[in-house]
Amino acid sequence: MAVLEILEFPDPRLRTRARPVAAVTADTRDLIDDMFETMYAAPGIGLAATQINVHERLLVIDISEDRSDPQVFINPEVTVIDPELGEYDEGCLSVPGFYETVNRPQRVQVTALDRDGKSFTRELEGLLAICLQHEIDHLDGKLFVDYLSPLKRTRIRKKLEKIQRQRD
Ligand code: QAP
Ligand code: CO
Repeated sequence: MAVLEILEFPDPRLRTRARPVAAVTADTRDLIDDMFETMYAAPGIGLAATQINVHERLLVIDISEDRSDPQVFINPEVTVIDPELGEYDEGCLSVPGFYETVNRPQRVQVTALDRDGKSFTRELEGLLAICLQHEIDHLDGKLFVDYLSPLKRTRIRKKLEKIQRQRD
């Protein structure tokens, strides 16, 4: 197992559209384990493969307080079941230190493969539904800052670029 490096905005690799996972193999499960380790170390509640520079449609989530509810979604497909939007103060491991309000549908249905490659369908609501949509956006090369005004997005980009320059 390993803690992997997380790409940070505005890294252009975060704009890559991920391809479907062709088959869920032992390598896929190793990658999933590394993604959980990376997410828990951060610490975060969700991580998409895109964020660790792996461009396959795979994401992990754990919104539990005690980190006891690891959830894996491979090749996820979302359908909105209730178009009512809810606001949530979102953050992102790829945009460290910034939280902004984003509106998204509160109830969705998801069909995906689990870590054994078995298909499942579930209805999600609340933070779990929000987090899943945020992570699927990553797989499509999209970030939560894309929902903000260009002014806010530019401010965040400049602040992060400065921090990255001082660090790297
Ligand atoms: C996505 O984000 C999410 O800025 C997951 O300094 C978050 O795990 C979806 C984190 C909120 C919906 C609502 C962020 C850690 C973690 C930071 C995360 C930071 C350290 C973010
Ligand atoms: Co994110």
